[in-house]
Amino acid sequence: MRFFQFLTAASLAALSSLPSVSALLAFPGAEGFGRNAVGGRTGSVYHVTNLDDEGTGSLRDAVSTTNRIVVFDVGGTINITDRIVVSKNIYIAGQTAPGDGITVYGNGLSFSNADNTIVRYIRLRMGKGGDSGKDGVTIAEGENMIFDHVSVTWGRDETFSINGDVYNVTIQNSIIGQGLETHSCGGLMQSDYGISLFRNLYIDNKTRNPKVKGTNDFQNNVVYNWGGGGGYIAGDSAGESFANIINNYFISGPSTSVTAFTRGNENFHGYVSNNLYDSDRDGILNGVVLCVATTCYSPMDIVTTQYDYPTPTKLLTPDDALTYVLANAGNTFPSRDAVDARLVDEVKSYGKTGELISDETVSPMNGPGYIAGGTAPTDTDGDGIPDEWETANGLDASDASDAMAIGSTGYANIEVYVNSLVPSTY
Ligand SMILES: *[C@@H]1O[C@H](CO)[C@@H](O)[C@H](O)[C@H]1NC(C)=O
Ligand SMILES: *[C@@H]1O[C@H](CO)[C@@H](O)[C@H](O)[C@H]1NC(C)=O
Ligand SMILES: CC(=O)N[C@H]1CO[C@H](CO)[C@@H](O)[C@@H]1O
Repeated sequence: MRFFQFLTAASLAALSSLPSVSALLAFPGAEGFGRNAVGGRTGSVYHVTNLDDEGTGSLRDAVSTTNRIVVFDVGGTINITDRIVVSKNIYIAGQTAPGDGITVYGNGLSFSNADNTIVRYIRLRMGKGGDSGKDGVTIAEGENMIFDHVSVTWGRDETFSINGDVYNVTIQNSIIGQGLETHSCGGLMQSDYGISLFRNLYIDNKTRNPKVKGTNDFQNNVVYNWGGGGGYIAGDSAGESFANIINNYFISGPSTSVTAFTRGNENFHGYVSNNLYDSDRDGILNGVVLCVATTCYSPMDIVTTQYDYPTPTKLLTPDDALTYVLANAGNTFPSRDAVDARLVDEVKSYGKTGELISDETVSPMNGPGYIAGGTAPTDTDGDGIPDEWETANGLDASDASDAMAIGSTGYANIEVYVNSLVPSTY
């Protein structure tokens, strides 16, 4: 906002139609409660130059200081021992990594108080080497965060857990799967202040796929092979909830022994519409619409008006949501890794395959797999934008200062570059 002080009243009036930085979408295609996360827009570029656990050029160092756009000059697996704690105003642009992208393996990440963080196109795989009793991804406090095309697996407690005074978070186009036994949880989604879950795949978690409490918008998700603990858990304990549950697809798998919705109560106020459930495990996709009654949704207070939350720009049918999720959920750029490919194949068996696991290093998963490193494109001025793109887009490939300059769209030039690498529509 600083630059406004140099403007006259007349030029300010002319500018007033421009969106303010904070009203911009986090990136084109950002949706839901977390859609306005600012990321590192007013900060600086940080290059991850190695796969080290710590030190200069590491991911841990990159996210240790606020207001950074984090780009990757390397691809591969970053093995971590301690948990990574992410600072405020960080944009982790996993889509910039060469090779097969980035997998973070070995322990989890905390986004507690990581306000205004944007995380895209990265795999966050905890595993049994991680801290006992900890989540794959945790958010216990904070506001305005968005996770897009993120693959999260192998939490020792929850896999992706939001629980506390957390405001305005979106998880979209992502995979949350294979919480490790014995807890084996997809995760809590508990906040009174707004969580959007759009077009995600919840898979192979015994329970909490997710467990929802508070203010929640659950649209166009696919939930596969939950175990006896439950699929969508509607509140469970005391406390008021106000949730939309719209156009999702639930599919039973080999581990599934209870119905899609469980543990609701009268304090859970749910607007439910057009959710399909394929419960017969016959290898054929043939879901039927769940009846709008507590017999299909467990004892909840079914309301007749949709809660006015920031909706997806395009609501898909449950069938189209399934098609989209199978093709696009998780880190799909440049391509899925073996772990996600296996999970998606399980869904495509429509009931025949899938398992809950307690150790990701043994069969059938055999660890996080090999992630090729690749070579980063030439970036002469080291500003995070490759020469080729700078030249093609009227920037100066030998002037590092143009990366963080705000362009006519309101985004920093480097944001325009990193967002151009991946689709913005669906
Ligand atoms: C991380 O660990 C995996 C095995 O679990 C190994 O294949 C990979 O090479 C390691 N990555 C680095 C950068 O050491
Ligand atoms: C959350 O988003 C809403 C608008 O969707 C906004 O009114 C509110 O101030 C936000 N809360 C925080 C803590 O950012
Ligand atoms: C491998 C494993 O632990 N599978 C479990 C999946 O969940 C069902 C229902 O809770 C259990 O019966 C299985 O043992």
